[in-house]
Amino acid sequence: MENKEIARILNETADLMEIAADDGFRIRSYRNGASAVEGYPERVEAILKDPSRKVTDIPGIGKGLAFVLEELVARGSCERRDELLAKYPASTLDFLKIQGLGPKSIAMLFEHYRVSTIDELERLCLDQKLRVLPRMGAKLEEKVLRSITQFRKSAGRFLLSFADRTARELTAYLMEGGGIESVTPAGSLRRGRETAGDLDLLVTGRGAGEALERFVNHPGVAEVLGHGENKASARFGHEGLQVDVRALPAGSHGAALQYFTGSKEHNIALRNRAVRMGFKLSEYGLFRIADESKVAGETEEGVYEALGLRWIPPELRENQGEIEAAEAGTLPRLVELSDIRGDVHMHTTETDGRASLEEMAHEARAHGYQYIAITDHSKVMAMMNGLDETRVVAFAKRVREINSGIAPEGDREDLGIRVFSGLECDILKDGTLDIAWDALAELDWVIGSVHSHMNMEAPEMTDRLLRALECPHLRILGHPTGRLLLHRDPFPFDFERVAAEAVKRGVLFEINASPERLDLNATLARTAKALGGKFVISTDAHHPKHLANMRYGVAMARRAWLGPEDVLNTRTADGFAEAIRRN
Ligand code: DGT
Ligand code: CA
Ligand code: CA
Ligand code: ZN
Repeated sequence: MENKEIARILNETADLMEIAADDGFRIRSYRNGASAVEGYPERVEAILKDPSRKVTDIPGIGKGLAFVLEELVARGSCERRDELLAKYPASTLDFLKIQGLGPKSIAMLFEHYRVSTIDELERLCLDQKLRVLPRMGAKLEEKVLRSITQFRKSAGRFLLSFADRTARELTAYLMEGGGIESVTPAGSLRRGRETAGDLDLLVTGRGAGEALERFVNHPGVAEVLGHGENKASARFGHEGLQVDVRALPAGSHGAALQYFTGSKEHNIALRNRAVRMGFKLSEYGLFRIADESKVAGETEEGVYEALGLRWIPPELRENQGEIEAAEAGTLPRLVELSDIRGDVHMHTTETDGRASLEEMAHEARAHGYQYIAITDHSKVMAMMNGLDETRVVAFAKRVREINSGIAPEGDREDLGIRVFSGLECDILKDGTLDIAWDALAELDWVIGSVHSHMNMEAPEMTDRLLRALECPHLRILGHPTGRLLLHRDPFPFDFERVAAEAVKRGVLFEINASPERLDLNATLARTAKALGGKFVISTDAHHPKHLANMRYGVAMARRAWLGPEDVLNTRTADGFAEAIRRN
């Protein structure tokens, strides 16, 4: 179990305890434990399993919590959580995911209305019954209704990063069984979609049949949903992600890969094309209708070729013009992870990051990058110790010294990588930037991001962003729509208008590669490109290990049809410096 997941369950348990009005001291110990675990550099599970170590050595973890952690890692829950889940309706955990409803409001709703399902909660809002309760109002009813819609849309979906990690883990496990040629993720994961409904794994090789058996016996399998000759399905892990594993017969690997990669819309269009050409396309191959002879199926390339098409990268297979482009030979050369030469959005211990500039630089070098930009938060983020003007200016000076080889005091080590001095500057409610322009002028790279007052109406948000674009030092809009996948919708604004203005002013668009954000999404990035926009793909890393999230941002860029020329951090350090220089 990852630390993050442990922290999530601890916080969830604390929420349940708050609904039950448990002792405040005990609730706080769970919450403190959650942040201690989440920020801990080592895997807590590994410490628990090592008899020579003690989890109580982690600051914030006492004896009581140590016992809870053991339970969590062993079985995904703990005693108090089980008690509370038995006491309250089954959908209580869902209620906690509804924005605007904290544990106290939920307790009040239980007490006054005995609601037990999300549908009942929706009814209460529609009947305007929340507003009569203390500290609730019409605005909250609206917010809860919006959040219910969002909840239903995201229920049962998982982040791309989670699906990807699970796929890697299962692939390694299945390969160990022997006799396996390949395990390939298909479906939405192969297409790089930001969330996955379930995981589709295709297994080839003479041991493929046994691999199904091996899969359902994996210790992480929570529930076997089906197990036949060619396919096994199961719910996996505490999170309950459904995994479909298919054993493919030799000779039709390509057709099966094509079919199970989807999307459904792409497949339907492709099948219709096949029929028009006198073929029948299925997961078993491409067959001539006239004599049922097999035309293709061994490789994906062969299937597309027989249909008169270039091979189409999976990320484009959404029936959004890719088949026409493949026919005309105009598919773009998409950006690849290996094109990326620098990561230009990251935080350090100066604000809410977990590592120093040097540690981040070191990790970036390990990724083979030529440059990084350090972009800590600005002063309005007081809880995170955001930079004020004085610190911004001092930081810019320090970076100039680093780059010129005069190492700052106490540090004589050459970083071996070019550093750009940056800032993730908050775009305040009125659209002004959080830092004075003359201080911003000292920096190489200013990201403007919205982190607060996100529930404005669209016209106000549009004005706010347009005003931010007036600052001549702003170089890029960071995570431009503010979405948090499965949690928070993008804030509404007139994207085309803001994008057009950004293009006019030479302001770039971020594709934020953080798995919870992936913002811009593919559709908006494609729109921005059509308007002449340029991009940067960056990780917003708060820890060295987050630099590895770059590939999810690249997947998003590929889904937006972007090539390396559209993405400025594919350039050399000099090229990037040139591109971001203000004229
Ligand atoms: P997901 O799981 O919701 O994230 O999305 P997918 O695309 O992975 O969908 P899934 O797992 O239901 O199916 C995997 C692929 O199998 C899908 O992308 C295309 C193919 N497929 C499934 N059902 C159909 C169908 O009814 N018709 C066609 N043509 N293809 C299908
Ligand atoms: Ca799927
Ligand atoms: Ca599936
Ligand atoms: Zn950031």
